Amino acid sequence: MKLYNFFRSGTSHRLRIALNLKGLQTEYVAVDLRTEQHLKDEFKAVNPQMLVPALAVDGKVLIQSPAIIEWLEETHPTPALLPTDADDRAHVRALAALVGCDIHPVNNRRILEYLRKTLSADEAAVNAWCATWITAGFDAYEALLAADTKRGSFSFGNTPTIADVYLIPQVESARRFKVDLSRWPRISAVDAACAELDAFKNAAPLVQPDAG
Ligand SMILES: N[C@@H](CCC(=O)N[C@@H](CS)C(=O)NCC(=O)O)C(=O)O
Repeated sequence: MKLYNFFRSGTSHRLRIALNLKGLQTEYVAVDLRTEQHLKDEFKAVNPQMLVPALAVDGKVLIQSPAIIEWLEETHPTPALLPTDADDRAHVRALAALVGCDIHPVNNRRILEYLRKTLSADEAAVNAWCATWITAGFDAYEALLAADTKRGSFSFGNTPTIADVYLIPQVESARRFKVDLSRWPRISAVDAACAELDAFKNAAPLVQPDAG
């Protein structure tokens, strides 16, 4: 399997965590978003949407991290990243979607570039934009964690689920945008629990071959 990704991309980070939790090795193909390699024809031929990550496997290319993570769960069911009960699965998928659908997309590089270049936003305004949407999402995520009386060390239960796979890269991004995480003690505790695990450690942006 070939993983087209970028060390600092949150969606790449989440896919690396999922692959590591499943114990799967991939060939790392760096696509540098800083030099806009993703907008070149070579990568457009891999993913017409020109976004990372993409996973090439058995002659096909899978795109969209939620679809790839669900595909991994279906093709490599052990260890499971979703609970067995349908209600619990809906809860874990909702936590993941809160990050994946409602926080990450509005803070994506191309959105921030539009704010900078088309709307003339300065870096302070861009950081305030990101902090606004991270705060709105994390306030809700924290409330959902607080309401879950069965919760262990992770976002759901005592083992990592796809909720953690989505949450940790967003925490990393919050740090990058200088958002004070002390407002969310439960999210911070989940982050600390995940940081103990090799699957998360080895997926971190700064330990990737293209980090710099
Ligand atoms: N929904 C897509 C989003 C992918 C995405 O937005 N990737 C970002 C990096 S985190 C990207 O390639 N951005 C390039 C850009 O914004 O120009 C997924 O989850 O795979």
